[in-house]
Amino acid sequence: MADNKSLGYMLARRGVSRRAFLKYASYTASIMALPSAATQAIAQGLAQARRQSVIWLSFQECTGCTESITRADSPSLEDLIFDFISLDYHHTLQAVSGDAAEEARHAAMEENKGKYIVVVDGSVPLAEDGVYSTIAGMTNKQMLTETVKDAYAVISVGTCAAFGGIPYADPNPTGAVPITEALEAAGIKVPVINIPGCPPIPEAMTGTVSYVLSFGALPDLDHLSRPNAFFGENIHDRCYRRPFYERGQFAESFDDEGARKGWCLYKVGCKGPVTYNACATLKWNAGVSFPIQSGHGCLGCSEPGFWDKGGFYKPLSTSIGDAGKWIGGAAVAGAAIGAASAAYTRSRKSKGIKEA
Ligand code: FSX
Repeated sequence: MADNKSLGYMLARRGVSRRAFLKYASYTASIMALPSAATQAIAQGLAQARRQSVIWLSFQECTGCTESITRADSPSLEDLIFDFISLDYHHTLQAVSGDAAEEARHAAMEENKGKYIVVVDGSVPLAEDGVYSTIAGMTNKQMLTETVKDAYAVISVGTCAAFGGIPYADPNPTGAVPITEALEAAGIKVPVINIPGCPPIPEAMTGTVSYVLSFGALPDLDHLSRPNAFFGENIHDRCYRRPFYERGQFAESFDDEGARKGWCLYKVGCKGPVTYNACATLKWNAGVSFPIQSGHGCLGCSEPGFWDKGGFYKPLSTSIGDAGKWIGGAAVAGAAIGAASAAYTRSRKSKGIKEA
């Protein structure tokens, strides 16, 4: 029987039925690519979990990541789960401000030493001692290092936090770095999960937090510290337009017959073959659509350095310079369509990354 401080108890009091709870557990197991037997373990883990203290820090970013997570299908159990997480500090969503907000952050750190999770969005400016972004009289670096020192784990949400994102793009006037680099510069060792995307898919964020809550452990991560459940496959391999690619049917421009017929967007610059994310399967806005379904190629926003790699409207195979950047410098001269994807897949395999 769940105790009266457990998530299960509180959800039951909110009128969430066991059936709805199991449905959520089953959904989480499926999006995390776990066997169906994991449903019970997730349900049990979540039911017994106490409210997880979460401190959310926002640095150099556009607030799209917070916008994304608030666009979770509403009302949903995911929303409720987040209601019952103790979101003790969040620059954008918190009602308090000034000293009261900082006191709340310190109290959460003190009361949950070693157990709280720090979610960070945005990159950290290191140039000029970090003066380009300050909150509560502290540089972002000071706030980050102070906050994570007793954390259980850090979840870097969004490409800015995971890989530097737009602030990191050339010429990077603020000396922006990803969270891992800022922590390394400060000599701090703490487990980091990266959930890139500009912005990230809401379910990738809620699913990852649910996993940590259920199992008290980090999910399986790839070489870029991304959960394999959401970033283990490239968009191209799961894209519903893939059959057109196989048949050589391509849109050559955004208003030609191929575009109107919904053919493959590879030749108008789609970066699906080199972008590892779950947009083609989870989609957006409660599964309504995703960029490719709406007629625009993937920009590769969840990959490191996506902005500087560029070539958003040039096909990978014909824009050799851009393709080289996208696939990590592999030789692509004379590559046929599809070689970019194959080379990138080979490079991942050589690093021991599992393919679907
Ligand atoms: Fe960056 Fe997020 Fe793009 Fe914006 O917080 S990943 S610019 S959606 O807001 O950090």
